[in-house]
Amino acid sequence: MEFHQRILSLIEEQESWRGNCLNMIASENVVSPSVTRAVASDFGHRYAEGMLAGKDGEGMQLFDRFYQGNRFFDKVEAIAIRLSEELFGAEHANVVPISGVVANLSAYYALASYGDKISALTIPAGAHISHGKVSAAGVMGMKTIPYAFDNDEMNIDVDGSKKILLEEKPKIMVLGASVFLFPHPVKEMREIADEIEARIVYDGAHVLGLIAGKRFQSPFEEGADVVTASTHKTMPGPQGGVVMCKEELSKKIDNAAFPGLVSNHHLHHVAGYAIALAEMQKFGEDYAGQIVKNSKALGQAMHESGFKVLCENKGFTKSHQLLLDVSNFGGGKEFADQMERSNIILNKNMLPWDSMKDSRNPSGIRIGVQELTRVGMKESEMKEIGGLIKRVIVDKEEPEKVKSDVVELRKNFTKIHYCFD
Ligand code: DSN
Repeated sequence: MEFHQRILSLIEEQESWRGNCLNMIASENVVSPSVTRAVASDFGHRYAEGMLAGKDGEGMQLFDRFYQGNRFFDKVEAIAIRLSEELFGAEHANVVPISGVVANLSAYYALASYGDKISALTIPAGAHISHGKVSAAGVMGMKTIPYAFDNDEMNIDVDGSKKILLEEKPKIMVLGASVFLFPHPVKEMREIADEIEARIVYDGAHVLGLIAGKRFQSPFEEGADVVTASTHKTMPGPQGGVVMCKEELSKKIDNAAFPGLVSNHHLHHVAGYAIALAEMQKFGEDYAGQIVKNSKALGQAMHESGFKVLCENKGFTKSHQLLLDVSNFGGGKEFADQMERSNIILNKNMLPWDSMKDSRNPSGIRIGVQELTRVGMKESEMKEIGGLIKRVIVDKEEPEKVKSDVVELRKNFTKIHYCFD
């Protein structure tokens, strides 16, 4: 078979397979037909390098481009910026970053100098890699100062962290995470940041759709200086990034994004993101509300099935995520492999007490329910899914046998909800 035919056939196989799976990776989602249209549009192979150039009388962004041909894209990007500012209460938004890491790097580049200190969670406690030396913080030569973490609360220990922060005085304090069950103490950390003259960068990648739907904290209202995110986790846009900030930082942030870190941004992604923002403006509250109901319902079902779901005493979660300690079932790797054999897709994850050397087979499993919610599942399906997982892991039924029931359940949930199409 020719390579091009092979690729087309692999796309078919992927879509047919994942369309028959329960997709529960906490950082993924499905996009609406309108977003798919945007991503496959002519914008996907055009250039729009240029500067932001003030706003018109109606508050729409104007651009000073280096390339001709952008009369329609200028309007698209202006809408993406306008909706980002409105939905997240941002004084300024920039949609140039092509990923969450680039959004974080833009913030670091704008606010710190090579070699400065940055504070964040550790990766086992839930940090994204870009908060640490293996990724964006390391590219900036920054030393990461870890916060004290409360394993029972699954959150930052403010008092313990305060002592560390007053001593270390990082230039940037990163809040937000990739394991993100509960809102972070932004208000309390703001007070510390003011004392040490640090900037707060809130990485909202995982919870952006929940913030849009007003079902999570509002980071700017609570004191963040900058909010960064990817656009494709709970926010159901195409893969991409966004960085938002207080007006006083806008020039530095814009300059860091372009020409600092990106030459041409991905215009088709900006168009898709703008559509996803419009979807969240109209349907976001229902969508985010159902996500949180679903994650709590699945947590309860799995707890009743004998799994160690973290934070039972706190209702398991206030986000799209659940975290399970599966060390008594052989660890996260075996668990995730068995699930994949039954068409349930989730990922192994470190828990705060794991060490980095456990990363190949950590103690935990992370589950996200945002994609299942987007295809219309509710609390009763969460209960059913808890039962399917139990049959494989606790009852030790053959995963392939459970798979046929997974496929049967999935058949009734093929339409994408909370969108205009
Ligand atoms: N690695 C992703 C996650 O799963 O959280 C974030 O980029």
